[in-house]
Amino acid sequence: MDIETRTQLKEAVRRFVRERLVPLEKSVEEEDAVPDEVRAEIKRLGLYGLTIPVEYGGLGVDMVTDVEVAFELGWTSPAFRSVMGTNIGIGSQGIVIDGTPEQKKYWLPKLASGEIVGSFALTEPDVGSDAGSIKTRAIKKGDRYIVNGTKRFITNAPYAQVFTLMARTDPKDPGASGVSAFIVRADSKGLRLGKPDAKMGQRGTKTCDVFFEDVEVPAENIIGGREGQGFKTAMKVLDRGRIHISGICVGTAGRLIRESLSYAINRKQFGKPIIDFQLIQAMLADSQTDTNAARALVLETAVRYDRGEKTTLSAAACKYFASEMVGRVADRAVQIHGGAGYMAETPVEHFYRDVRLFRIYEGTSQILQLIVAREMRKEFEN
Ligand code: COS
Repeated sequence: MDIETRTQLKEAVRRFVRERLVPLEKSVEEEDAVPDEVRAEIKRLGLYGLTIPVEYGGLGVDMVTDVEVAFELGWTSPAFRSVMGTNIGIGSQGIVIDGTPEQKKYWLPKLASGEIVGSFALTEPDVGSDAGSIKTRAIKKGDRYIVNGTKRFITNAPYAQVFTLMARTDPKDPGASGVSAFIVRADSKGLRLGKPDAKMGQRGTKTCDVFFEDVEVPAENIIGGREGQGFKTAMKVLDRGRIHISGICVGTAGRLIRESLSYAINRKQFGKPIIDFQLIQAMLADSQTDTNAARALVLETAVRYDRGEKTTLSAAACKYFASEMVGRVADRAVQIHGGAGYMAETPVEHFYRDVRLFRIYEGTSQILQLIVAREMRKEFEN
């Protein structure tokens, strides 16, 4: 993508977010749903295909552009990003990164156009951070696999037409190498959805359980065509996803600072705007400094990703820092707003709840710390 098209894309997303989506935040919060017309507009803007290669009908942006767009998307409620979040991330990247040419040709154009929604089914009732211990089984029978198991907290499952499913194909191997990734149609016989989860925040995003009862999946739907590669595919998808989420955190921090600044300038106490008080200034300055640091880290990691460097350590460090950072910024934003910040009328109230999830999904902060330390040790020992 040339510089001019890239600038136009970022400008278009920026305008769409600030002029169209921000005014809808309150209704999304109240209705717990993104309006259908917004989904259609996101489709028309081409955002479902943001990261899918041009040859498959997407915009094919590089990681740097991806995070720059994320800086814009993060400015508003996470529910809007979630509409196409799985198509541009965990719901398509398994196929983009490791799919066979046939799998890419069949599925990616549909995901890129938004004709279908893709979802990523890794987590289970007993499997969270220990992603290699998956219990869902896929047992080969002739030219198909028979899948049984339950997936939990699956983002966009109620909208999905296709799942990237992680399941154990080798029952004798209890670890990561016994896991394979599959492309599974949502209308497969035996596949059933649970009721939508009630969550602390991120209202308007939909997650639920997905049950597999003797679901038949054609053997050709194994991603990459080989058994035992599914865990690695999932890890590669997450390495990329973590950089994107970090970009979203930076965008949201920017919005929280803007809300805090505006409040601090307009709110008067002791006869003057509260921004005149140095303790308020200190909170604003800390939030801006935190955000600048995260922004620089995210961009640097994205550049490394685009250069083809291994970014397992830096993606983990990036999401660890950016998600913790936006947690601090949201906390200060509520503090600056005082009592008003605790009330549902002010956006900072829902952002405070929304950003809590960034420290958990696509790898908890503790798992990310562990990955950083492990990679450091590996580098030292090699
Ligand atoms: N990219 C490519 N391959 C990777 C990889 C990565 N980022 N990380 C691990 N692998 C490979 C390893 O190289 C290893 O391959 P070999 O067996 O050929 O050596 C294999 O995958 C198993 O790796 P490892 O032994 O490190 O697996 P662990 O079970 O120790 O993995 C962590 C541990 C914690 C890193 C992993 O389970 C994880 O990331 N958990 C968090 C899951 C998560 O983010 N869930 C969120 C829900 S999804 S929205």
